[in-house]
This record gives sequence, structure tokens and C-alpha cells, in this order.
Amino acid sequence: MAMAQVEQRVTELRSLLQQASYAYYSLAQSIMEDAVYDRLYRELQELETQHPELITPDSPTQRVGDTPATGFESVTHNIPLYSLENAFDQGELQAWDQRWRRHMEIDLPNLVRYVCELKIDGSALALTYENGVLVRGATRGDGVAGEDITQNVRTIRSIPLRLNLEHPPERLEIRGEAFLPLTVFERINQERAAQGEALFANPRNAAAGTLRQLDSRIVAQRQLDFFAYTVYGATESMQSQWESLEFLQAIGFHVNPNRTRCASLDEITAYFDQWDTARMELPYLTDGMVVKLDDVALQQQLGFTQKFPRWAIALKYPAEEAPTVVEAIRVNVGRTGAVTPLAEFRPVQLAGTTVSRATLHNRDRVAELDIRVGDTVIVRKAGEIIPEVVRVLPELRPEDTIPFAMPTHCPECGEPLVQPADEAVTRCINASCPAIIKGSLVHWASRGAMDINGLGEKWVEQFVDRDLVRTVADLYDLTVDQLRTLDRMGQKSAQNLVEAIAQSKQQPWWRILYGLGIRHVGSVNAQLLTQHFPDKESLMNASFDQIEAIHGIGPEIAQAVHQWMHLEANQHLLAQLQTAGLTLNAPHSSTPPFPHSPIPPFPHQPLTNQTFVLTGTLPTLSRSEAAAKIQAAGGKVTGSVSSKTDYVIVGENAGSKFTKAQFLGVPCLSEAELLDLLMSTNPPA
Ligand code: 3BA
Repeated sequence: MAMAQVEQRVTELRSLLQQASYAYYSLAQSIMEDAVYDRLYRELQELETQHPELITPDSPTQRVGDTPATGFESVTHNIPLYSLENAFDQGELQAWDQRWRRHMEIDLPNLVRYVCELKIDGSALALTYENGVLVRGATRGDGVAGEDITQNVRTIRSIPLRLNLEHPPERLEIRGEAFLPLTVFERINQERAAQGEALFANPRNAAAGTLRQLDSRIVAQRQLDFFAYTVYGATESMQSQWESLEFLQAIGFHVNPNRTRCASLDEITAYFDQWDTARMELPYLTDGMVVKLDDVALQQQLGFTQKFPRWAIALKYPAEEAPTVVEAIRVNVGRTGAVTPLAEFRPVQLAGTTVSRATLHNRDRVAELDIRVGDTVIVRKAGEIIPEVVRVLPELRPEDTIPFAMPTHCPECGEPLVQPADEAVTRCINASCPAIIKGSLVHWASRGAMDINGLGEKWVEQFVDRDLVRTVADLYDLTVDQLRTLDRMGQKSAQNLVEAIAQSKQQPWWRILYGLGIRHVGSVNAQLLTQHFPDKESLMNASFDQIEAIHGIGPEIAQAVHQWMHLEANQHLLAQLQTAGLTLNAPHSSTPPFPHSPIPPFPHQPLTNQTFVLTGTLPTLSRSEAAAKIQAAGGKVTGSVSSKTDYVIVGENAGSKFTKAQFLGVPCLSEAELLDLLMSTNPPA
């Protein structure tokens, strides 16, 4: 980036971060996700590290917290409430561990212990007890001074007004997190909706908003809860964080039972992973885990930086939303002619994978977003497999951007695009559009269809660009000599490819039907159709009603098949294929009499020769249940993804297998899609 651009970006980021924290702290509103705030904050931090001359005293990176709002009296904390440093992956946790170890001036004890506490997504409170009696409750504010909300704090039932201590010290300070249980949050929002009031964006905002209510009767109705995690001034001095937590529990506080003491980073990671999915079942929100050195003596030696304790860090679960900058907006023409706009952006980590492009679906969505090259956008992959652009941050739009307009002409063939009135898609309807031909050929050759080994995109490109091939039937006329003329095609490869194409003539009728790429005809529907229409003639002569009479074939599919079969060009194509030596009929034995014979459960074992890989946690099935279903339909389940894999079934928190599938372009299905696939092959009798 040029210096002027850096300066501009730094200014933009500061302004946006300031707006966000003003909204958050002073208006108790959230204008962006925490994770988004964190990323923007980091980007600013990085730019300031590279260009320290740009740091200003009012930069959000130079402050411990944010200014308390008015309405309550300001109180200065006796001991400031520091922030927590964030770690977003194991590497950052390790870096923290090495950092504090290097900082130690004396030898480490033999056994270093860590305490892991779930990080409650609430609002930090500082409570003061004098002679065992609650005298003050304050918000965190900027860490140095907060607001006196004692009246409101007294309404929280899990905060004892008097401590369970026989000889309480003169003064005791307790810190912890106030939060709204999810059920209460939902109830409050329902009530607010009923009264036409604005909804709280999330439980944290609802908790923060509630604590700052001026009318404490409202606070009392809201059923806030509180988990304590820090105590200062206890008479028996605490040797460890673990002991402090037990002490807090003994004197009457709720302490989160989900905590552990670890002896290594591996144990911390295991605990973190254990909660990654389990946290969804908790009655409150957690966004990570706070890791603290257990030993108080160690903590004291390490002390604090400007903003953070050196002895603690928050390990965050991967964000499902992140900001990034759009570098290009392109359109892709698929084999059906559908023109899909997509955004390419600076790669970001999202829910564990790196994402650098997202579909923009169609022109309506593009218009709605008003997305432009140079825009900072929020991308999301929440539970969904395919990343999406959620929204644009107009505050960060550079000057001189131009609105994006869908092309009026196909970028591949130059023909005008059409926009059917009842559809959101934009289409190229030129049957000889090279993009459509290329897509059709790649589909024809794919593993699920004609399975032509070695016939991938790179050869298809050249076939079409040099006008060697216009339809799938032309593939069967290709000669070794013709193939030798292609870039980087040797004699041996040419022979192999011609051989592989010839081999594919043996493929069964249903694979041919699937390979033709008729709308809505996937491999499963192709098998259903060929069971009932065992040869080309019977399918060509079938009426719409006869096609629709098949169990599992709905009117939309029937119409698509019927129309396709009646187009002259398509009939010609089928004839050409037959002349080339392909068998456009099923072997005789498997021909069921038409039309009323019941279909046996899996006559052809529809998933035969299809290889599946399961990854992540599926919503309802265990992996072995899913595997059993696939195997019952004739499919194979293997443990690792390769180019031979037909489908990857993706559940929550899928990891490297999912990444690899995306890399290799293997189709990914959700559990629901798998069940659909199985259902449509096995219609209820
Ligand atoms: N532990 C939040 N800070 C926390 C005491 C330190 C700390 C937190 C924590 C600094 C939670 C920052 C605000 C603050 C008290 C400063 C927790 C949680 N520990 N379990 C290490 O569950 N959200 N937050 N609070 N001092």
C-alpha cells in the first residue's frame, strides 16, 4: 500500500472503531459483531506497528477501555479492570505462552498450571463488600472508572447482599461477569416485539442495556445472573486462581462449574475443543475460554502491560463473520448458462477455513448490497458451507468507487444475456456459448457421469477454443493426431485420452442420461428414469404424465425431461451418440414393466460406485448412522478426501477434509441434502 492509502485506511479504521465503541459503551447498542470489531482493531494495530509515526494518542489502540457514559455517577476503581488479550488460534496461544515464559526473570516452578474458564459473553462488574456487606456495584467503564450501578446490582439474585463469611475483611472486591440466560433473552425480545420496541441484538447487549437501566424495577424483572472469577482482599490470601474460585463459591457466589486446571497447552486445547460444540447446549453464551496462570505468585511476578495482564489470555472460538476488502467482482457462466456474480476479496480466516471469494447469488442481491470494488464487507459462514457477503460497511468505502452493474452481454460469447421475468437468475441462452459447452463437456466426463479418466478442464478448454468439439458426441470422433496438436499433449497422453473416451462408450444408459446435464436430472433421478424408460425411444416417446407418474419424479423434473427430449437438436445429439457406439438402453434383465410395477427398495443400488467422506458433526445422525445409510444404498464411505471422492458430507466444525474438498472441487452436501439424495432414491412405498 502506498503511504497515502495507509494513512487513509488508518483514519477510516479509527473512525469506524470509535463509532462502534461509542455505540456500544454509551448507547448500549451494537453496530457490529465483536469478531468484526476485533479484526478491524487488529488491522489498525498492524498498520500502526508498520508505521509507528501514524500513532496518535486518541487512537482506539492507545486506550484501555472506553469512556463511561453519563446518567450514573462515575466511580474510580480501586484496582483497574484490565482487558484481556485475544488469541484466535493455537499458534497465538503458543506465542503467548512463550512470551510470558521469556518474561520470567527467575526460574519457573517445575509444574506450571493453567486454569481454563469458559469466557462468558456478558458485562464485567466490580463489586465492593465492606464488612461482608455489598456497598457498591460498578460497571467496567474504561477500566479505570466505571458507573455506579449499585441499585441495579442489588436486584441480581445470585449476587449476595451479605457474604457467607464469619469474619469478613473490612473490604473485599469481587469481579465477574453479569449475563442474561438465553431463555430470558428470548423472552425479553418477545415482549419487546409485542410492544413494538426495538429488539436487543444479542444477550450481551441486553445485559449491558439492562444494567444501565435507570429504573431498577425493570432490572429486577430481567433475571440477570452473575458468575464471579476474581477476588481481591480476602483474609486468607489466595495462592492460586483455582482456590479463589472455590473461595468465591464458598462465600455465596455462582462460579461457573465448567472450568479445569491444565498442565500443558495440549490439555488446554483438548478442553477448548471439547467445548467447541458442547457450548451450543449451554443456557448462556460463551465466545471462548479465558486461560490464566494458576499460581498467584507467578501472576504477581509477571504483572501487566499497558492494557493486559501478562498471565492471562482469551482463546476465542473462530469467528463466523469477518471483514475483508473486495478486490474484484466477476461473473461466472455455468454449464446451464446461469450467470453468477461473485466477489473476490483479501483472504480471511472464517470458521476455520481461508475464504477468498463468495457468491453474490444474482443481480437482485448485488443491487441490494450495492457492493463495489474497494468496499469493506462482512463475510459470513455461519453453519453454512458456502461463504456469503452479509453486508457492506459504507463508512469504509473509499472515494471514487463505481457501482457494479451486471453485464448485459455474456462475457464468454458476447451474446445478449436474458433475465427471465419470473427468475432472479441472469442467463446466457446461446447454446454454442463456449462457457456452456465447456461446462457441459466437463460434466459429461466427470466421475459421477461418464467417468472419462484424464478429461478435465484443461483439455476441454482447448477442445472448445480450437473448435475441435462442439457437443459431447464430437468427443467420440477425436483422433490421436488431432489431440497431438494441443498444447502440452504428448503421444502417450493423446493415446490414453482417446482410449479413455472410447472406454466410456460402455457406460450404462443412466450415466449417459445424467451426463447430458438435463435440468434437475441428477444421478439419482437419471437412475429412476432409466428404470422406467429402459431405452432412448421409450423416454423420447414418453408423455409428461407418464414421466411424472414415477415415484420421486415431480412435475418440474418431468417437464424438464419432456422438453429436453422434444427438442430436435437434442434428438439429433442422442442419435449421434448412438452412431458413435454408445448404448442408449438398459440391459434387459433390469427392465421393469411400465408403468405400475412397484419399485424395489434399491434396485440398482443408486449410490453404487459413489464414494462418500463424512466430516464434522451432523445435526441428527451420528457418523456411523450416516455411513450405514450410504452403504445400504450401495455407496462407499472412506476416511479421506481425494479426487476420487464423489461427495463430502459436511457437518458443523468440519475441518481439513472440508477444506480439501473445496480445494479439489468435490461437491459438499449437508446432512439434509444427503437425506434428500437417499429419499429420492428410495421413495416410500
Ligand atoms: N475471566 C472475563 N478479565 C476474566 C482478571 C482478568 C479477567 C476478564 C475475564 C483480567 C469471562 C476483562 C474485564 C475484567 C475483571 C478485568 C473470565 C471472564 N478474567 N472468566 C484475567 O468469563 N468473561 N475480562 N474483569 N478484570
